[in-house]
This record gives sequence, structure tokens and C-alpha cells, in this order.
Amino acid sequence: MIEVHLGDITRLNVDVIVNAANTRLLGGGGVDGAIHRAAGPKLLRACRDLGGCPVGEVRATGAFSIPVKRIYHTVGPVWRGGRLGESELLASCYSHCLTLARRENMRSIAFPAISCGIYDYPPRLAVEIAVRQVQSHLEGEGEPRSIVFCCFDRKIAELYHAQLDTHVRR
Ligand code: AR6
Repeated sequence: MIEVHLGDITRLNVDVIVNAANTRLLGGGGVDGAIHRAAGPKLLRACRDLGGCPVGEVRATGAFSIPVKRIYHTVGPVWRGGRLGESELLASCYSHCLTLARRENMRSIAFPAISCGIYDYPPRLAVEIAVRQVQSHLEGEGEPRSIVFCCFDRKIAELYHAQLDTHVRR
């Protein structure tokens, strides 16, 4: 099942929320800032112990004051025109998160629009990649079966709806 939700990812009732972090994993603005504020200072301590994360990969922590089981911190690419492997790196964020969630037997996961804020990825292209990765995961076996695309921005939510209505039977 795929859903599109408009609102704050820290308020969702899911097993895993994904954070659009940076390679240092020491917090930042946007959704990263919101997650660190909601989780409390223990999250920063847990992230420090991870020692960073390369672009396109994922690292997991507990969620502290956020009532979910896990936070997956992934690092999307900065958009630099599209010829520097941005699409592969963004796809890899989604696929690594889904693979880890499957391995950890998490039933539901919520993604923000990774790279679509400060990292300037064109939302229309990012949404196509996100939907394709999720669709390909759902064609296989295993958890998670419930995926939420959590948007803070109505325009991005509309892009998800359009992409899902055209390409995915929900
Ligand atoms: N819930 C859901 N989505 C949100 C929330 C929220 N609470 N807050 C913002 N968004 P961004 P990036 C949306 O900039 O582009 C940080 O400083 C936002 O509207 O958070 O991957 C990190 O530390 C946008 O659509 O992430 C990195 O340095 C989407 O989340 C850098 O920003 C992603 O925007 C990562 O940049």
C-alpha cells in the first residue's frame, strides 16, 4: 500500500521514518532539523557514534522521543544539473532504506521528499525515482508493505498523486 501524506513526518504512526540528512549526520535544517528537534538531544549523540554516511547510503538509529521504532538517516545527492550521477544516488537512497527495512522486518516506512529542499533536486524527477523504487520493492516479497510519501509541500504531494495515478495500481 502506498499513501501520500501532507504534513510533518515526525507525527506519523509508522515503524520507520526516513531522515534526509547530510554526510556528517550531525543535524541540519529542513526535515533533518525537525526530526532532531522532535527526537531530542539523544539522537545527536547516537548519530555522532555512526561517524557519518556516504551519499546514497543509509544508517539507522533509535527514535528516542519520536514514537516510531527506527529512524533511517539517508543522504541524498545535491542537484548539480543531473549529469553527476544524481538519479542513481537518489534511487540508491530509496533502495537502501527499503532493503534495510526489509531486513529489520519493519512493516511501515515514511519517506520525506529526499533532496527536494536544500539540495535542490527537481521534484518532478525525484518523485519519479521514488515511486519507481518503491514500486519495484512492492513487486517483491517481504516487509515493509506500507509506504508513506510524506510531503511538507502541497505541490510535491500533487506530483506524487499524479505519478501514482499514472503508474501504479493502489
Ligand atoms: N516533515 C516532512 N517533510 C519535511 C519536513 C517535515 N517536518 N520539513 C521539511 N520537509 P530538506 P534535502 C520537506 O531540505 O533537500 C538539511 O539541512 C521539505 O519541504 O529537508 O535532502 C540536511 O542536514 C522538502 O520537500 O532535505 C542536509 O544538509 C523535503 O522535506 C540537507 O538539508 C526535503 O528537504 C538535505 O537537503
